[in-house]
Amino acid sequence: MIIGTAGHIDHGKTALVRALTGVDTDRLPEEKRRGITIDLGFAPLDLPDVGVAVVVDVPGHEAFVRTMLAGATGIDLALLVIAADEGVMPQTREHVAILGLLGIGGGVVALTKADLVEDDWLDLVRLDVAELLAGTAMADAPMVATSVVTGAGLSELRAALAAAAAPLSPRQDHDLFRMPIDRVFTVRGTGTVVTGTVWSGSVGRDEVVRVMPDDRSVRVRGLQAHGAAIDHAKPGTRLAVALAGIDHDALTRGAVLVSEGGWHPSRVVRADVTLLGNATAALSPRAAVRFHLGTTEVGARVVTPGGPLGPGETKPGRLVLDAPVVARAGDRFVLRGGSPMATLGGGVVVDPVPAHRRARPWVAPHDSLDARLSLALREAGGEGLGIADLPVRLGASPSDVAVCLDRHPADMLRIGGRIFARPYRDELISAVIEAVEEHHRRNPLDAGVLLQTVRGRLVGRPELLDDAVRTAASTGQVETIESGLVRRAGWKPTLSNDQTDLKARLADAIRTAGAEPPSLVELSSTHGPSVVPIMRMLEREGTVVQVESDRYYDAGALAALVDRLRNGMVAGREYTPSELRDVIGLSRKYLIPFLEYCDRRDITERRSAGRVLHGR
Ligand SMILES: Nc1nc2c(ncn2[C@@H]2O[C@H](COP(=O)(O)OP(=O)(O)OP(=O)(O)O)[C@@H](O)[C@H]2O)c(=O)[nH]1
Ligand SMILES: [Mg+2]
Repeated sequence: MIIGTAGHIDHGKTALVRALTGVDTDRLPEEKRRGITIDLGFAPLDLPDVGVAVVVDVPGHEAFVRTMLAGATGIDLALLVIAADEGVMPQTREHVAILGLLGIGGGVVALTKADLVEDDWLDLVRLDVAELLAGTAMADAPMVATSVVTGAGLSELRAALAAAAAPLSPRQDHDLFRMPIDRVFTVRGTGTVVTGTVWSGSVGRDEVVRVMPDDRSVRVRGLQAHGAAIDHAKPGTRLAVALAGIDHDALTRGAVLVSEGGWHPSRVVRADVTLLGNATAALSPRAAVRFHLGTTEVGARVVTPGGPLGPGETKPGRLVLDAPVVARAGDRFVLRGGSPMATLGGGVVVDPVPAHRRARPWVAPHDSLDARLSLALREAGGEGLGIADLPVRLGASPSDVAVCLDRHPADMLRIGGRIFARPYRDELISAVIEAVEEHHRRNPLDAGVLLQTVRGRLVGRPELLDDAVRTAASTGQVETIESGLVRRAGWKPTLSNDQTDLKARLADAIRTAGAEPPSLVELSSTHGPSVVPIMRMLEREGTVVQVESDRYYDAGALAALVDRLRNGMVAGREYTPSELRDVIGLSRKYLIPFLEYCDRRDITERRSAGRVLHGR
């Protein structure tokens, strides 16, 4: 259980945490000197019947709201601190807005410094606070007047926190591990240590995790919670992680530890974006804002369809980020900007790694997993979706994703580790048949079309295209034949009478030419343009053999040449081309292509000084 303080500067957050826990969270010399909180502080708090919670003490200074954000992210409950003598102040409002944007479900209000005010003043402050919180998740939060000077209200506050914490259900630990890093330091003898709150999943000692957004693997050397070494950490734990294989300089607040696989840094995320009602101007894509997610902060622009986002409005939009960020669907974020810097709004991530940069049909974060999956699948088209990526893409646990996938056998197709929209695959099948038919129309003498050519006409991953061809074949619409050709089932090239004549003449011409047959160009100039497909046909029938791209040999003549070569060469001896010319008596123009053919067929083998018979 993580409890986060919130509230205006000097309202007594740190003093209250110390009174409750005995821990002074203002550790830095500068904090001591200035009497304000600058960085996050953490203290264990024993709650009756609940157990030990961790209190995150945040700074109230307006210059450190980004630090407050890094502390408030991932908390379960808020401890909103408002000094009774000053009442609601600017950062009281800003922190309350931030808690709302982060979706923090509830908490307790402490009206501190109660020793400084009269009771009727305190009643007025209560009314102000109630007005501030009306309509927020903290509208019903109990308000407890406290004083660290007299000790008044402290046990009541502890009880109120315990009562607020009791109904919260523990976070699901069968989920992907993620921990935004809020501190990095080195410990002598241990090396690099990072701390953070485990958002989801669990992690164990000696496991390998990934550091994002750098996307590199590191090993967990050790884990500590509440100052004691542990083997395994559950979600919601304040955790210190010792990492092997990474220098502390390579890490800062804002980096994230995640489980291996499924997480991808992205510079564009789709989200439902809200501009706060008290914003002074609409938010246009030209406005540079700061995007805060987890402990990460990057520059961003917000693009919403139909013009800028007006105060109080929520719209689907795209966030274009200055640096890659690792997000998950359902993540809450906050936007700050303007001058002076203020909290402008925030929202919920809908798709952390959109397939398209452009606006597309929308699913809301609260839409069902099925709806989100089918949209993602439709958008993914021929690329499909990696199953391992879905828990992050869709913001659901791996087991919920698995159950969802099993519900949709009719509209999705699973090939290896990916899923594809079945209607898209069915369109591909039609495209395969169309490509084959068109090839037959244009090339009636061809036995079929090369599989590669068909693939080149379609858009999608190779495994999907192969599946489309296989399915078209299994339903008997097309068939694949040897040498990588696809044809309409039962297709036979048909020859006209003239073409039958031509075929006989060509076979004859090649046979009579023997060891030095004419090229295709020469044949075409005497016999016309149909020579090429008919030669291919003769080749398929075994009458001729292609020796170079432009020349076919009579199969018998070629076999005789090969025999002559084999018989004329002494095994193991290397022959130069001119020696081989003497062996088989071909002119140079025919000799070299013929020898290269022999090399390809493993009849001969080329060495630096010449050729030898292969394998001798
Ligand atoms: N009289 C009185 N003074 C208090 C009480 N609580 C805090 N203070 C004083 O108020 C001042 C500010 O207290 P902090 O706890 O540092 O305030 P904070 O909210 O942590 O301030 P930041 O972290 O800088 O935002 C200190 O001088 C405290 O001694 C209280 O209950 N009664
Ligand atoms: Mg403080």
